[in-house]
Amino acid sequence: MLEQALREIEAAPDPQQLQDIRVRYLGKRGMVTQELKRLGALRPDERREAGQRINRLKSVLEEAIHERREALEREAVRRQLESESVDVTLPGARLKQGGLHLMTLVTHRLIEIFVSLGYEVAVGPELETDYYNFTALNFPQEHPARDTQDTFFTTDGRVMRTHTSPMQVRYMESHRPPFRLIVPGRAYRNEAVDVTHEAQFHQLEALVVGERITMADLKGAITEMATALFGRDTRTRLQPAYFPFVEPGAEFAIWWTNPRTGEQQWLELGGCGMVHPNVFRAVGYEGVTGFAFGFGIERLALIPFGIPDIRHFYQSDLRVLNQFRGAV
Ligand code: YSA
Repeated sequence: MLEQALREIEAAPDPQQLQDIRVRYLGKRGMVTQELKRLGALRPDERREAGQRINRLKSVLEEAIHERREALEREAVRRQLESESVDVTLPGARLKQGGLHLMTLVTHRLIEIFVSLGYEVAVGPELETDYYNFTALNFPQEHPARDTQDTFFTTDGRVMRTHTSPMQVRYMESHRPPFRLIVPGRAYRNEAVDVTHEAQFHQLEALVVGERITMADLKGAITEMATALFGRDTRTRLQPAYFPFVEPGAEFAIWWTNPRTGEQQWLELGGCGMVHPNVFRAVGYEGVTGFAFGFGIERLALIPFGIPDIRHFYQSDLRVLNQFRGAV
């Protein structure tokens, strides 16, 4: 019986079956217990010897069951740890890493440049009132920009701002000069979309107001920006132009050398000028002068990065966007 019981104990595959074996041998009606009960029928000399033998048998089995139980427990823990363990030598599943859009990179660079020149950064609403987008900026009632062909109007008469210039007025209403300000942000126009025009695009507006601010300061600010972007050899050009909110007004361009081809060209960026007295009047400023300029950020990115079509910026085509990771 001992041999047989030890074999069964050794082979017990789990704690439940080990318990069954224990009951079968050592339980109340177990084989060993039965043998002990039978001792009473033996002669006293036989009883002693048999009693000792059965008790030894009992303690050997108990010991074997105890050891087997511990072995099963160790095995269960080992299996659990194994199932939870990580093979650090396996190659990892590579996560796709995103990156900043070229427009974001260029905008961040522009902000960095102007902040280093002491400018503050502000943003404003994209859904504007006619007053801020046009009237306070000295647009006459009959100006063509107010036409629904150029501007998106909402049914309650508001407009999707057509430029970032309305923030000039909003900022001046709540601040006193002197100050230097830039406003990056989206603008919207009801355009026939083509390689250089989108219905939604970005502009960066600059406004500097104080005592004796002149056109020379304007030219200096544009030149500083151009130099920071494209290097020391850069030149800037102002050509007379009309914008209702400046007098005099100009369009400005940057002389740009393509580092890849060596080709040089004027990069027409946007409009600028000295803030019109009517705009200062609208915000209650007196005794100050100021300059402002505003330009398309896409325009600034298109030519230097050799992008042939403005629509590439907004088609979310990773083959295009991936080329400009960390490009600025
Ligand atoms: C002028 C004088 C100031 O004192 C201050 C700002 C300005 C700029 C004025 N607010 C303005 O919007 N002028 S603009 O109509 O000539 O546009 C400026 C620039 O925005 C353009 O040169 C172009 O680079 C960009 N732009 C305009 N419409 C666009 C566009 N970019 C992409 N898609 C369009 N549909």
